[in-house]
Amino acid sequence: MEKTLVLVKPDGVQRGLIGEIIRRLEQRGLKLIAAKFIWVSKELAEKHYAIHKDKPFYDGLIEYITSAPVMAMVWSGPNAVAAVRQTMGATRPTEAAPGSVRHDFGLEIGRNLTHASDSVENGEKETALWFRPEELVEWNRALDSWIFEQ
Ligand code: IDP
Ligand code: MG
Repeated sequence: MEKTLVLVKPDGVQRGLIGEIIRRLEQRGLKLIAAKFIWVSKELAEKHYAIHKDKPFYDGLIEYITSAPVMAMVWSGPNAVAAVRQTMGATRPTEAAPGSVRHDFGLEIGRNLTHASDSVENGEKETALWFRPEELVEWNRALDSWIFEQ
């Protein structure tokens, strides 16, 4: 089953949006398979955002993601990567679709509340970066066959 890493970033945590974001993902039918509440180290932040190292916003991004605790989670399901990106909305809140998290709660790109893996490959890579294999909980949900076609 496809996996995707979701972070409720420090602004989402500070604004009390962990529950709201989990609620939306649960409501969508996605399945939670790992979660932890952590203060991200500079080392992990730099690994996670290595692709943005040369961007002008990089230093601010590392400062932002390490400024307070985050809620890190892995969600699974068919098309989990695309579904979660859609639920979160476009990177820039003013371009995010109405009804998405970033539209409904955000204004600025540098305070856009969440992270979600952007490809199936990165869903796997980011899950492995943030969680040890034994932290992933594969479980049968009674409702699975009413939400997942296969
Ligand atoms: P994503 O989070 O939607 O995948 P990316 O382009 O991968 O967006 O950028 C990673 C994060 O970097 C964004 O979520 C946002 O927090 C931050 N970011 C991206 N572009 C800018 C910018 O122009 N200014 C400030 N922060 C930015
Ligand atoms: Mg990204």
